[in-house]
Parts: sequence; C-alpha cells; structure tokens
Amino acid sequence: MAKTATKSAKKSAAKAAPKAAAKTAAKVTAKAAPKVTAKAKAKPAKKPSIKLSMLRPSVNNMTVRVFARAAGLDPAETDAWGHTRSPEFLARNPAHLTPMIEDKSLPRGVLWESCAIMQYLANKHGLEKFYPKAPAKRAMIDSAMFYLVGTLYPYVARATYPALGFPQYAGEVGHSDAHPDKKSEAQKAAMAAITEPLEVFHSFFRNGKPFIGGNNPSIADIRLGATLEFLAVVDYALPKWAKEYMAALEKKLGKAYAEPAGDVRGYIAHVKSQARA
Ligand SMILES: N[C@@H](CCC(=O)N[C@@H](CS)C(=O)NCC(=O)O)C(=O)O
Repeated sequence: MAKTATKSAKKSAAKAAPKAAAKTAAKVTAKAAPKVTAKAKAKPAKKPSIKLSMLRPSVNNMTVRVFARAAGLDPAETDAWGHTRSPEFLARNPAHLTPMIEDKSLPRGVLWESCAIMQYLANKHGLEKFYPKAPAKRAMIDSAMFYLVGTLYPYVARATYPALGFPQYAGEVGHSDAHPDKKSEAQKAAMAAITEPLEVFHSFFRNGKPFIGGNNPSIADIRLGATLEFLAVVDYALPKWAKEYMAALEKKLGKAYAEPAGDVRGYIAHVKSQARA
C-alpha cells in the first residue's frame, strides 16, 4: 500500500479495525497499601515503550506490531489511517509510510521501513533472540529480509492489492492507465511467480529447521509470516510446509502474533464478504 488508500478501502478498514481497549488505572489507597519491605520496593524493570504509527490492515505494519509485542516492547500505537499525507505527518515522514516509530535518539526522530525498525529495536534493546549478533547468522537474516522486500513482496503486492482495494506500488501496471486486461494479466503472472521465491525461503533459508532463525522465530520469520497472511485474499493455495510454518510461528509467538494478525484477517474477511455481496 504505497499510496493513500482509496476512500472505500479507508471506510472498510475503519469498520474492520477493532477499537483500542480503554485503559483502566488501578487505584490503591494509602490506607489499603501494605507495609513496604526492602524486597517489595525493588520494582520490576520497566519495559521500554515505543511510539508506533500504524495501519491495522497492512502486513508491513503487522510485522512491527508482532515484533514489538513478542519482544515485550509495549508499543503505544497510533492508527494513522487517513493521516499519512497530512502536513503534520509529511513534515516528519516525507515518504508517508507506515509503520513508523518515533524515537528521540534517532537523528531525524523517526524511522520507517518495517525491517529497519525491527533491526534498530533489536540492536537497541539487545534482542539477540530475534536478531543474532554473530555476523554470519545475522547475514542470513538480513539476506532473507532483503530478498523478501525486494523480490517476494512486490509479487505479493501485485497479486493481492487489487483484491484488497489498496493502490499499487509506483511503477506497477495496476497503478497505470493500462487496459484492465493488462492489469489482470500482471496480477495473474504475479500469482504464478510467487512459487519460486516461496520455495527459496523453505529450501534455502529454513534448510530443514523450523524457522529461518533456527529453532526460534527471527525478525525474518515475522516478516515472512506476516507477508503470507495477505495471500488469503486471493485464495492462494499455500504449500503444506507454508501452512505448517505459519501455524508454528503463531503457536510460538502466541497473542503477540494472533492479535495483529486478527486485524489483517478481519480486513481480508471484510473485503471478501464485500466482493461476494
Ligand atoms: N517496505 C515498506 C512498505 C511500507 C508501506 O507500503 N506502507 C504503506 C502501508 S502497507 C503505507 O503506509 N501507505 C500509506 C501512504 O503511502 O500514504 C515496509 O516494509 O515498511
């Protein structure tokens, strides 16, 4: 979704997006408070909170939302739907892209691109479990993510964005004045082209292991799992290994995965029901 979403897609997403749960503050009266012992005084380490601007139906956004939850980073999320081209947003982020985090220690105060955000946060908070420090292991994670963003994702976007009601990436035939037959041809060709890079993730990057990261999901696995979610909108027949891989990822990450995935799945169910009506 590189461009502003269409009006109908905006409406659909607003409907599909669940409202943020209201936060309730616990009140403890001085009278009721127990006597504080030296042991009780030691507060648990506060989880770092990150400010994240996001769009709920997007898998680029789902990626960072899953990662932040899985890493215990307590994301304070702002729904940017309909605001990415506002003067305020553009002043901070001229690329108008989400996910975007705000962090005073960054030279320009903000950072976009899902993979760069995960790499930065993993580096900053020492989250080696998701992004190994050893150069050779890290290189494989980086290679998988760059391959995804550079090769697999453009095919996924071309194949699914028309059905999702999202505008195409710049340069796509779907974004041009080309005849609808040409657009449909490009969409079908992209569907067919997904097979090869998908198989590369399985045979090369996973190489017999449960995840690209080995026995535990890495940031590359989160990026891949989220990406594959979109294929449901075109009823893409995922190979058996991919279905099992996605289920294993969700099982390992639990609510951290299921909650943001629920927003994407809810949106897909919504657009599919609209298409049937
Ligand atoms: N490669 C980027 C893609 C980001 C992207 O396309 N973001 C879209 C949502 S999926 C967006 O924010 N579009 C709003 C706009 O362009 O105004 C990433 O992985 O973060």
